[in-house]
Amino acid sequence: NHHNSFVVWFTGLSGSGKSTISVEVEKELHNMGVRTYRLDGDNIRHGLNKDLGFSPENRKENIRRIGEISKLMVEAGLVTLCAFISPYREDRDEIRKLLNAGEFIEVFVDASIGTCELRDPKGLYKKVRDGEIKGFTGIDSPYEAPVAPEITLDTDIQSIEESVQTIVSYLKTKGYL
Ligand code: GGZ
Repeated sequence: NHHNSFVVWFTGLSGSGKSTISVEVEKELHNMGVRTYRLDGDNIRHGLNKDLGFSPENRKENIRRIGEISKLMVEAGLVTLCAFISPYREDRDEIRKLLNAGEFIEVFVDASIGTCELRDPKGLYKKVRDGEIKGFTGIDSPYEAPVAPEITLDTDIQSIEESVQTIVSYLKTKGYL
């Protein structure tokens, strides 16, 4: 039951589908007997990183710490799934450098801001439009799309199931699983 350990790093706007897809990928991996750990805002921003907000500096530090945790997880032998906006290209590239070659699989969860705003699962875009939140990614805070991600998902048109299959197929084809 020994398998490679690596990081699947989901990046994209709030509401693009990062968390949902990572949860479903994790279920598929569990069905295959793969040991995983999933990191997202719920277990990181409420705990380890509860001292951090959403300024550019704080986002950078958020992602830096998560990168270090990911490295530990990989050393512990886990397939690590990370779902964070991670808006800055440079910060994501730092994590790629921190890990060994091939251990960082960047998944660009692409969705138009219009689609994300329509989904608005937590009502945050409405709050932004009502002026209750400032510095929101994709509205008045930048999002830098990956230049050469391993995988791009277009969730404007792809279903969750299709996105999950795209990732699992990639992992199998490239010999990760
Ligand atoms: C973006 C924000 C903001 C601002 C609160 N900008 O849809 P969500 O709610 O669950 O995901 C978003 C989450 C982003 O946290 P990350 O740790 O992934 O961000 S980063 O990688 O940029 O550090 C959103 C909520 O927090 N949220 N305020 N201003 N998203």
